[in-house]
Amino acid sequence: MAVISRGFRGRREQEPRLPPGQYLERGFPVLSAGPTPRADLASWTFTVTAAGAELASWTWDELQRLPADDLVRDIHCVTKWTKLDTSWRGVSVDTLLEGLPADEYRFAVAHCDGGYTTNLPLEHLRGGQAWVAYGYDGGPLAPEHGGPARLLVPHLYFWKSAKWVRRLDLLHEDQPGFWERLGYHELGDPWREQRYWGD
Ligand SMILES: Nc1nc2c(c(=O)[nH]1)N[C@H]1C(S)=C(S)[C@@H](COP(=O)(O)O)O[C@H]1N2
Ligand SMILES: [Mo]
Repeated sequence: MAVISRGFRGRREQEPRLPPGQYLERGFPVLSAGPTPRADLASWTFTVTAAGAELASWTWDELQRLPADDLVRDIHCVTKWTKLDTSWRGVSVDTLLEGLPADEYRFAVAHCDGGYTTNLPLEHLRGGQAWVAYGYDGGPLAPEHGGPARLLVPHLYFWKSAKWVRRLDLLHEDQPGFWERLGYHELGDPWREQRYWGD
């Protein structure tokens, strides 16, 4: 017995990469609740609102000129696949909220082309935890994966990473999004296996 546990010790001392109940996926599944919208970049904008009132807005070109991060993260879907080491390029939500009165708000809802929404506590979008991502694997983000731009919140289940995101609405009160209204967890931390209400 001692020999076996010594043999496995090296692996056990590493950070675990697979949250409870997840399996490793090598492909990149597409999960969309509707058809893939096609955006016209000439008229595309990303807007931050507070309770619906505009605080700031960027055109596609303006977004490209903001400082961007390149990051490699594991992503975890509530349907139980985990994909390791996905590489992204995008603008952090911290950068987008700079100079805006975001401290006054505790929650946010992401709004997308096609009508999808998802809600998050604002503290989970700040502090280097979330991006508006437009690059994947060295190229532009493919439309089926949320291009031209999607929210990327890799530390939460992937339904929080809203594809085709166009607006982030800051709120005082939490407001459930598309899947959250249908019974998915309001936070969705894969390491605590928060899949559904009450998890
Ligand atoms: N706008 C929009 N964003 C969305 C979804 C969606 O249906 N519409 N599905 C969510 C879910 S459930 C998952 S798992 C991921 C899937 O992203 P992918 O298709 O790039 O794998 O997108 C999330 N973001
Ligand atoms: Mo999902």
